[in-house]
Amino acid sequence: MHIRPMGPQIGVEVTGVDVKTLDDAGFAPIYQAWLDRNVLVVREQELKLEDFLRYSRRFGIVVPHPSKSTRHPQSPEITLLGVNKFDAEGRLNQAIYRRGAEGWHTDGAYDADPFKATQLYALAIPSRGGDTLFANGYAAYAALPDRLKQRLEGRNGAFTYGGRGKRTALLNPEDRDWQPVLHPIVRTHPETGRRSLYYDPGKIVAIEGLDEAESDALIDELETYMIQPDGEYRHQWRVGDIVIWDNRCSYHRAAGDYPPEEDRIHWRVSIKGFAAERRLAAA
Ligand SMILES: O=C(O)CCC(=O)C(=O)O
Ligand SMILES: [Fe+2]
Repeated sequence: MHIRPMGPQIGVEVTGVDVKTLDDAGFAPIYQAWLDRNVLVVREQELKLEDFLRYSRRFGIVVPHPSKSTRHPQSPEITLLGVNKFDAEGRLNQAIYRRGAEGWHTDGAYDADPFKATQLYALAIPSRGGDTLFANGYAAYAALPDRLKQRLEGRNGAFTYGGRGKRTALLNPEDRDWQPVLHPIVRTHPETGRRSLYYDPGKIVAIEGLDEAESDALIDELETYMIQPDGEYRHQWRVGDIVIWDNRCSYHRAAGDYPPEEDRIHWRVSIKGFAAERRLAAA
């Protein structure tokens, strides 16, 4: 097995393994590399749906995504990316084509218990474009001026699925009325103990304890700290890649720029923490 860093601060690549046959001793350095580098790439895997689910469950509890229309018909814990891109009239469905491409985000901030991780397995990759971009949440926190660190200490943000822009196209109509949930904006990672800026400009609706104008201004200001020099890793996909990212300390977005007539298809799982981690995160 070979483990090597990819971006300057985040991103790590593992080659020379078959995740189907990994024992616990083989998995331990992979999990640690992921904690250290936020985004983990495992190359050249040949997986059936059950293999992908079984491997994903080593990271936590795999749960179905709230977007019901994009669930795998036989396996609700699997979300399909890039499937049914065109409607019956041949029009491109932008919500599917550009899923994850509207801006930098962290998955599941709308949930009281947000996804610990998201993992994708690449089945089809276009001839050009279609990368996924990642950025380091620890670096964003470290870059905040002391004035902002103090202002944010102990402060919660309120988050919903569609955020201030109310973007809910992938949800069924009956699932669109989302109640805001609160999360500390400065987040101590339950496993690494490091502090990060827990932030998502597309899902945050307000910062608690501030009037609307102050809250909106702070939301805009925080967005400018998310992406730090050297904090990025850009993933160029190959068929057979598994990529998992840590939603507790990173941001990502899809480039959303590939030729729409070509296939770009992934299986995707949403992973929550094991019960013990969830208790730590809530403490
Ligand atoms: O398709 C991608 O590159 C990432 C999309 C995304 O944001 C997600 O799956 O959470
Ligand atoms: Fe995402």
